[in-house]
Amino acid sequence: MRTDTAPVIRLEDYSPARYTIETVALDIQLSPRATQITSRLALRRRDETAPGTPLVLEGGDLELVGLALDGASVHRDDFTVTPEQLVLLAPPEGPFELEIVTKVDPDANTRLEGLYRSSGTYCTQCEAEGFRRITYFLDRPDVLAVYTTRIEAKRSECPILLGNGNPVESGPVSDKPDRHFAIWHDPHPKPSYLFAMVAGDLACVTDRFQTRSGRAVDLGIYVEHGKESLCDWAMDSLKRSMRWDEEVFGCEYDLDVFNIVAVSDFNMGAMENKGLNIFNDKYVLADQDTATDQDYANIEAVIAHEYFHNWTGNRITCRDWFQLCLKEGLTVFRDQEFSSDMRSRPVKRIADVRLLKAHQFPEDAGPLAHPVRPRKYTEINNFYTATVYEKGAEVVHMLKTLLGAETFRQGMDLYFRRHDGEATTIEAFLACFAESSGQDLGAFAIWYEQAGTPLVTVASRHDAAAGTLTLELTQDIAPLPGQPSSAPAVIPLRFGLLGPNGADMTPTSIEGMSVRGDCLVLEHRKQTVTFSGIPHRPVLSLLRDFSAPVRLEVEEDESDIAFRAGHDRDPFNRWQASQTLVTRHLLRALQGGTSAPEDSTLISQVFGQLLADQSLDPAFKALALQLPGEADLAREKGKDVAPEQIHDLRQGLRRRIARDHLTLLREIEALRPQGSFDPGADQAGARALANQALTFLAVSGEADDADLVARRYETATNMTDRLAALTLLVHEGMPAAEAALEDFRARHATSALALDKWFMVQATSPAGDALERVEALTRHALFDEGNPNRVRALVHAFATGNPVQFARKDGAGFAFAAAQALKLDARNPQVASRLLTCFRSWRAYDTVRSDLAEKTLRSLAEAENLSRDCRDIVERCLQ
Ligand code: 0A1
Ligand code: ZN
Repeated sequence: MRTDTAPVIRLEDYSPARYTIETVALDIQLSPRATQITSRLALRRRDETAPGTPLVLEGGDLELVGLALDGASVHRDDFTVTPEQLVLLAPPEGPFELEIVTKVDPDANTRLEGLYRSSGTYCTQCEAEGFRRITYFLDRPDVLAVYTTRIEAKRSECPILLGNGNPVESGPVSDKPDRHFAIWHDPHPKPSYLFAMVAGDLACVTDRFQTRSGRAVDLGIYVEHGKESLCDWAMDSLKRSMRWDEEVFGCEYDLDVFNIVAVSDFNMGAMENKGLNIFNDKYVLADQDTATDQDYANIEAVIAHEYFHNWTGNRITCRDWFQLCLKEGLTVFRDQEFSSDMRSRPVKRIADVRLLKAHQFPEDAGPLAHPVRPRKYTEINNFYTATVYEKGAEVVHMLKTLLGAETFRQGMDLYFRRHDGEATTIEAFLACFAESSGQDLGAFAIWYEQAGTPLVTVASRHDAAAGTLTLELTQDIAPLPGQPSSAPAVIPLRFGLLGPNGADMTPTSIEGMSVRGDCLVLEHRKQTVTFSGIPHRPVLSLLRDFSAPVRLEVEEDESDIAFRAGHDRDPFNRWQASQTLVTRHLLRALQGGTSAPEDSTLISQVFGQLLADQSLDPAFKALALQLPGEADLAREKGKDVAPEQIHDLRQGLRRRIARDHLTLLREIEALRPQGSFDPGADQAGARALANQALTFLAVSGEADDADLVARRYETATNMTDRLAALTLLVHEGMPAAEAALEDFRARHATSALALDKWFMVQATSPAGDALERVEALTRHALFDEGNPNRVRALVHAFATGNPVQFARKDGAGFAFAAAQALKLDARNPQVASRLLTCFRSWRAYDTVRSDLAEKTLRSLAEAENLSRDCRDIVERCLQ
């Protein structure tokens, strides 16, 4: 392994900036190969800073063109400069103005950080440290300044010029007939990572929103010409988000305009720049022909997420990047609440927990595990993780569960009141809840400090004579690199005790543990709780609504789990029970090496009951009928994973269920919604159920069902149904697959987002030739390695969504992912390092595969010129 290492940034080393920047006046002269940025900073030495302390500004690959202090150019001996740093050696004691002129090349910017062009449109991405790629700056989130931005460009190329805040002035540039300018002013002090500008030839969809105190806000969604008709859902979602945040959190919008720009080349999902959100177009554009119901739900959630950042992130931001969860965990929690209110709350909860378990649990169990608030990093871009976002949201969810909705809201109100306009910390956030509730949250804070998913075990004893039920609970976190031991956490466990008819029993007393409402609070490593007034042995329902991000192991019979699957009044636990039943069954079969088909009888019966139950919400029913995925099963197994065994066993169970319930499945499949398309939750739920039934029918082995799948593809009237059928045709290797793929490609030739799906279906096929196909697709005319969405649709989808072929026994899947990452790294380190996280669970494979994966990682570690982003992931994977 190479020995040169990037510096480690540590939370404990935080100290405030030596200087403050009060105002920033930017003048941006746009040109594709040579954009010139003049930045005038009003600076002031902080009282705590000794006079004469050098001013150290960060840069990223910058070229300095000019430097002036209080109007006079700075002598060469009075500063030092590199592309990465500008140091003013002896700044004045009092306030001063520094003018910095830099030059950048937007067309050469393939990293998509700083200022770049996407399909001809100039745009910026400054989180986390992109602003320093535009100008030298104190590029850290605790330096808050008021920005005025003047943008100048060729009018014919860029009729639209957008900045943060409110528009101030615009017009032609005197003496330059082909150029024009616009000036934007943002009155709200903000950190540099929230700066944005956009310039291009874009179409605009407009609307208006009136805030509850009467402010009229002009809303704009800017897209490529011809895509205006794809913005309706995004605009509708935006207006609903704005109203919801007023009603539920008392947060009102604070500028005269709110603009969203959709670009096709974007590293992440979207960015909450003040008043000027920039989006990956995947989270804006939708119509029934090109977007699935899931896409519609994602658009609604991401639009809301970015909008909600206006308060949780922008008005109140992070003191340093270690506090990232302060804005991200809280804002994910808020967008989850919003979607729950717009749709079915239990269905949303199940979907969120599935994502958490699929992405965050493996991260938290492997070498990339880190606390929700990390204590050190070498590359901050690698910490935009499922742990910071999704586990961070779960921690806020637990806070609400423990405090109750009303006290939680009081804590939020206090947070908004007390910290508006500040860059703050998790401690300050928690203090608001401690104060509003009068509770000591010191022990709760461990959720931010400690990595790893607690395992909670439960053993129960029922004493019929005494009418008592006793539970013995333990909690522990398995050792992790850098965390050999752990402290107990405060774990809220919502519970119910199911009586023989399925209704909850009410104990007369509960002793041994603190109880808040329907919630037991586990605080120690080991605790015993006794319920009295329980004459019959109940079926336990623990962790209702997934009240804490833990793994739960309960000593209980399969029949109890099946009972919960049919009777629990908590929909989350009903869903969880059917998943647990299948997981236990398949893991048992994996342990034994084979599965006896008769073992599946109970599962088939439970699925039969679910299928026949007409009282269930179709969206819920669709989720309950989904077998745990192959990656879920691998995660639950935890070691000696051989993905093809998991695949084969799961397929066997799927076929068994299909054959046992053919008639019911066909009936349900036929209830597919007809008539005009509606992306709302009701119709989407009905489609999900029909397509779930089709998923079983596709493996029934009956010719009629194979014909049905092909027919569903041909007659589909929306993308959800078309893609569901196409996926089955391709993944089950059905005869109509190739023709359907060709049809899909031709039909969607002009929609990049739909074509991403074409790549993804092929990348995730379990067929033995999938890798060869994916390799060939990297050479296809439609593949574009500069477009992150396309790379994710093909290469990432293969490495993270095709467990069997990625982990081929000859190591070719690993080698392919590594080679692609190396190639990408030279162009876009952020996208490359994300790809490499596909190796995060390499130790869980069987020895043949883990040896191969380790070799691949070691050869990556030897590579010359690996970016800091990729080196960080590779080295942490190997630790
Ligand atoms: N803050 C944005 C997402 C985002 C994160 C990191 C980025 O670059 C490293 C870019 C965008 C959000 O939460 O939506
Ligand atoms: Zn966010």
